[in-house]
Amino acid sequence: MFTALPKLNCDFPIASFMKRLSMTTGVSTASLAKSCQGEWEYFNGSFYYISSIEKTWQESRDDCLQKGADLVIINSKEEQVHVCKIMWIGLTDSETEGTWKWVDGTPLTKSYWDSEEPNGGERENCGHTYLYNLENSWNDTPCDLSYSWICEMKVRP
Ligand SMILES: [Ca+2]
Ligand SMILES: [Ca+2]
Ligand SMILES: [Ca+2]
Repeated sequence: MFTALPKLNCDFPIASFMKRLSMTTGVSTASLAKSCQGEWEYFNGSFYYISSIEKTWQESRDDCLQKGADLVIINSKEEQVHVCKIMWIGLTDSETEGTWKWVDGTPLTKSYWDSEEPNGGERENCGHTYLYNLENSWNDTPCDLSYSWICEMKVRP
């Protein structure tokens, strides 16, 4: 994923890349450098971190928050088709059954549910991507199951 894009890698002389990125995003190179710790990848205004282990939705979210990020919020088709593995995303209807919200509190407007989803009622209150590489890939599932997750750190204002 994101293979056509420059990959952040702390062993690589990234200073010039960071400087360029800082100029286009308006984010200081110091903030950008903080993201350069492991497996963050840059795509279209955000950094993404994909976990190699599996946790519950809340534990996954906590991990993202600790990293100064949050679970991914999918704002565009471009972003959706890049999230093409089974992973928790920042979507839940825990607060009000049937009212799906992103982790930043914004309501779900454009959605990419798989056909028949969401179907879990009160048993399934967390969203994840489910089918590999299909545009409509979301499923609602119980929040206490364990999956990989994807964090997003927005850098473009
Ligand atoms: Ca996003
Ligand atoms: Ca639900
Ligand atoms: Ca479901």
